[in-house]
Formats: sequence, C-alpha cells, structure tokens
Amino acid sequence: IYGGLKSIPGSQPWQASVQIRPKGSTADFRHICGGTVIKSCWVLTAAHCIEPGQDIRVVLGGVDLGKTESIDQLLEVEKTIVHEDYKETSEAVHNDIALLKLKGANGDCAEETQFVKAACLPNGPFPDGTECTISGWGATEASDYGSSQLLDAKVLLISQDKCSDKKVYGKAIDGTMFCAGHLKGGVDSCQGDSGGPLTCTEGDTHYLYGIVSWGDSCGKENKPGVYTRVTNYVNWIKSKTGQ
Ligand code: 4AZ
Repeated sequence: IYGGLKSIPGSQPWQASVQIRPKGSTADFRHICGGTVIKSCWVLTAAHCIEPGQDIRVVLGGVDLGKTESIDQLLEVEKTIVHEDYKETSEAVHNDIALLKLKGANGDCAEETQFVKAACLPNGPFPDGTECTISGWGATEASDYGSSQLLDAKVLLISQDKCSDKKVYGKAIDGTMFCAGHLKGGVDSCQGDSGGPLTCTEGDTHYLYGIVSWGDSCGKENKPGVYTRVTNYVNWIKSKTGQ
C-alpha cells in the first residue's frame, strides 16, 4: 500500500495473506497476494494470484507477516476456483477473481474472533466519491519488497467516466472493473496487495466492493488502482459457494 498507515490489529479482520510454496516442498510459505474472508470456509482473491503446481495456504488474523502471532489462523486450501473467463491482455486483466475453499470440518474453517471476521458481499453500487478502505502487505513508497506490517489507506471511488478518460486508462476499463484512489496520486494499492480487499462501509456493515487487480505502477498521477467490481460477480460467488 502506497501512502498507507499501519493497521490496528482487528481493524481489517477479513484480510487474508495468500501464501505459496512449490508443491511437496518443505520451504517456508511466502506471501504472494492478499485475499478476503467472505465465509468461514471461503476466501476471495484475484485470479492472477493463482499459480498452478504450488501448495497454497492462507493466514488470517495477524498483522505482522514477519512473526507468528497467537491470533494467527493458518488454513490449508482444499481447492481453488478461478473464474472461467479470467484473461490477461496487454491492456487489462479481465474477470480477475478466484475463490479459495479452505480445509475444515463440516462447514467450519476459519474461527470467528476479534481478529478474523468475514466481510459482506455487496447488495448494490456505492456512489462515486465514496471513501473506502484498501489494505495489504504489498509494496510501499519506501520499499518494493512489501511491508511485513499490514497497512491500510482510504481511497475514493472514481467514476467510470473519469477512469475511461484518455489521460487515465481509456478503453482498457470496462464495466467489470472500477478505479479507486486519488487522481493526484500518492495513495494506492501496489504489487503484493493484489487479491486483497477494497471495503466500503454502510452503518456498521463492511462490504467487499473491490478486489485489488491492476494499475499502471503505483501512486502515480492519473493512474489510480483498478479493482474487480465485486457486485458483478455476486451471483458467480454464490453459485460456487452455495447461497
Ligand atoms: C501489481 O503489480 C499491481 N496501483 C497491483 C495494484 C496496482 C498496480 C500493480 C495498482 O500487482
């Protein structure tokens, strides 16, 4: 996260760290992407985060990737479901969404605690200009290697019109994506935040509105972050996870 601040433990309880290691290896798992808990046994992430031939696990609860904390929950992944129409072109990333089914017994995987909670799926659109929150362990203005501490930042939802301006992303943007950030630059998601949440709040309810997907570099003027528009995929998610 560019221009972010250290997250207070428990403030982004739906945040997941998606980690991989070569299949069958005993090496340490390493963080590759963010994700979002949407149910006890389901984490939503970006399709471009899934690399076949890797063991995947998910870490929930903690804010410091550099050490194991008592609030951490480590979960194995039973299966991954990548969107059937996921496609990366030189212009944009399409249908950048995937589900991770966690291993557990009879519908219980992640345990709900002060530090681990599901985000809600959105019921409809939020207006342009709404202030929402992004979080992740990705690259920062200070380091290309990401942050061992979870960071979060506020971003504004940007209209399709502005996002499709020639100065911004032009025709690369379609209705399955949206831009969020600050057109002046400075606050943005970045490499390693991919797959993680953009949440918008209504009352006390936190909705997963976007998935960190792509962008032209990070934090640059007129190059806001581009997010998978989750409202577009709620039926797909429900069809795969059951209700
Ligand atoms: C990336 O490379 C990436 N500024 C993620 C987010 C953004 C740019 C790049 C948005 O994974």
